[in-house]
Amino acid sequence: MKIPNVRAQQRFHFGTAAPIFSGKIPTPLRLRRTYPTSMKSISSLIVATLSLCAAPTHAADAARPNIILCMTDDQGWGDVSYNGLTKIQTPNIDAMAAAGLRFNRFYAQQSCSPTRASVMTGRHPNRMGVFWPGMPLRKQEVTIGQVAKQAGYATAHFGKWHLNGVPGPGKVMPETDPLSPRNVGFDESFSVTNYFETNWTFGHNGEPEKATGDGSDVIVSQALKFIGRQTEQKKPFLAVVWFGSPHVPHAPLPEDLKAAGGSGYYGEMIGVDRSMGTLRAGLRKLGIAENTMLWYSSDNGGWIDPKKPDGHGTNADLRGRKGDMWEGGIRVPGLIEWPARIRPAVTEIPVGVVDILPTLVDLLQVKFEHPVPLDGISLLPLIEGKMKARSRPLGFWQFAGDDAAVEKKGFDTNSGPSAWNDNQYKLVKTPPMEAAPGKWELFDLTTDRSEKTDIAAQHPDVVGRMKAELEEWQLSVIRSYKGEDYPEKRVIQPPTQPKTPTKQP
Ligand SMILES: [Ca+2]
Repeated sequence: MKIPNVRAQQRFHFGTAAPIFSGKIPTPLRLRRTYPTSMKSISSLIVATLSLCAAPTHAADAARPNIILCMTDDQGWGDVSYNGLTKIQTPNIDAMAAAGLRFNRFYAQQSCSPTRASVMTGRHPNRMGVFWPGMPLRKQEVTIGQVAKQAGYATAHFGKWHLNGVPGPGKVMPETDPLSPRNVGFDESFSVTNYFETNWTFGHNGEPEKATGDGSDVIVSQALKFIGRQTEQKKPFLAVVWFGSPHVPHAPLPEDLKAAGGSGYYGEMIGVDRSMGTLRAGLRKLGIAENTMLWYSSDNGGWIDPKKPDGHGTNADLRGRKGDMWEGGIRVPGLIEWPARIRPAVTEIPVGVVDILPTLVDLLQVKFEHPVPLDGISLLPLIEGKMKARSRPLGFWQFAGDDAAVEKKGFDTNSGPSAWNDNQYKLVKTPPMEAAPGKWELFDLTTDRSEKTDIAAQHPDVVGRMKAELEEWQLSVIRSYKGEDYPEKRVIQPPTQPKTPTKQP
């Protein structure tokens, strides 16, 4: 597959071709997409733009779903009982999995802030310099909050943010912070900069508010208040609910710690599972569960410590851990429950956090003005049962540095390990990077998800094709990093950029 040069393409908008849905959605709301004739061969490309056009007129139409994005912090692929966990049970997440669309190949990025940047933008985090946990989003990016607001949705963020360049324990973000949720597309926030535990002080629209109890329970309770208000006003909403659990430090409620056999990590997972049950029950009580699109995923693979098997989760039989390009670093539990549109199903089609924004753009018919490359695709065809395979691979790439490191060492296709996942194969480039061109390994994920057998030598043609695709994608990412996507053709970085990356956790 060839990655097109976005800059050479003519602008196009979502909103002028064949409907994706049939039957239930009124004609004015049908989703339409078109591509210029010359782009047929690259019809999988999705392009977003930076200046949002006029809002659609169907702001509060009941045919459009409410959207809730739930995400845990450092939960491993094996840390749900539907994926084989036995140390504790996760009955509420399992119920969601049984009722919705379960992705066996759902991909985050390898760590915290990078994944959050991808959720917000539909783009790989290196495009905006969010290389590492604690690094800030760029103000020039369009966020999923802005997309939803453009479509007339009420928007809110709850819990961990980690996109304003502030490391360390979660702190209240003042309204003056240009990268706080309220300043990048969210009407309301009950949020902190990073992780939080029990009995924490959150920032409620910038004002400190002490909350007692388990942090997961607290943010879901706050989210339900917001959801209840929007339901009363008959306004569709986007609620982003980002848990601080089961990330370190571990401080579950005493009863959850006991129920988890003394494991703080799994005690926090019990709190997450309970709060997901509260959320699902709350939606049903409000009568809006049917047309609410509820997403659930983790933000990276489990940290994993072989010396403490109950200490930092499990990635089951997946190789590696948080921070790695191996499946254990990036493949996480992933679900969408949406009773109005989704019948229970399990899929092996690879999808990821980069797909969330393109899916919402497609769903909400949001139009943009200035094209930028997106790394995700709309999942509506998959939801409708029309997608048999992913149309373009997922790229992964970890650069362990910041802007100063880029200045010093440069930033090119050899800057850090990378991976290219298509429907069958995964090409991984591992260190050493600078001294050599890196080591290329190829795995067939359909038969070897544990990445045990490198088959690069047996498939030089596949390696050659995927290597070319990966490097072309990386060059596109580098152009984005330099600011070439933006109307200003340069980066206007807010003064919150940390001098050095924070420690990985
Ligand atoms: Ca994390």
